[in-house]
Amino acid sequence: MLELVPSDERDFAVNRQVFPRGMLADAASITRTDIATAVNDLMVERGKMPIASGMGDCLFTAMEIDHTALVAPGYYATMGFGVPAGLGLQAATGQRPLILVGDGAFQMTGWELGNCRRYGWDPIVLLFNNARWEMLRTFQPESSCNDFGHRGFAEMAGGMGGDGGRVGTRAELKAAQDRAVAMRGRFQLIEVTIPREVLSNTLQRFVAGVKRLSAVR
Ligand SMILES: Cc1ncc(C[n+]2csc(CCOP(=O)(O)OP(=O)(O)O)c2C)c(N)n1
Ligand SMILES: [Mg+2]
Repeated sequence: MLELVPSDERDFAVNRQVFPRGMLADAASITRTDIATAVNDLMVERGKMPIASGMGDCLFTAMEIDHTALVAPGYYATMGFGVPAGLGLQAATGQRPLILVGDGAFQMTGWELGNCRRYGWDPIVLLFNNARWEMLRTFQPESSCNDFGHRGFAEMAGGMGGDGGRVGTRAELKAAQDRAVAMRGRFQLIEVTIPREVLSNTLQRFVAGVKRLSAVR
């Protein structure tokens, strides 16, 4: 294969990705990069955790998290994968997983968390709540059906046998993450309120790229 590549194109630089670290635990609202940064900090402090991510901007946010075992749907498919995949991770490996899931996807399969109690699984769930299907809205902003409001997921955790809390600032995120790590034996749901219009860097690039291609056609 290499022989087919012109000789002046055989050398190329691969820049090592720099992952964000050191989230400021202040009163600022939470961006998706803040969540990735908080997870990177957590894994430096407490060791790596395997991650299951759903489909949505949480998957693009996972691209800003340092390398660790990651299960996720490929391409643009299979919303609803994150929570059940996280349970499968813990069942198969015995390791405590971190689950990244959007509020739209959580409405599909979040209820599977109710199975944790009987099996003793205790994933930490970071629920990205922007009260909308952001990935649909970015490509079709004129459709107001993509906004569905807040549904109080944090309060639903108790009924399913876990603990839930809602966070809206970086200080609250850091405190909730530390609490979740310290609590074993019950799933920990951290509902992260993200202001609308806050996209991950990767999704912003993706949307800009798709729009550029569509304009060319
Ligand atoms: C089964 C399935 N249905 C629909 C889609 C299309 N889809 C991709 S992302 C998305 C919205 C996801 O919403 P949410 O989980 O809230 O994440 P956000 O985009 O807001 O980050 C939809 C509807 C899909 N990928 N899979
Ligand atoms: Mg959403």
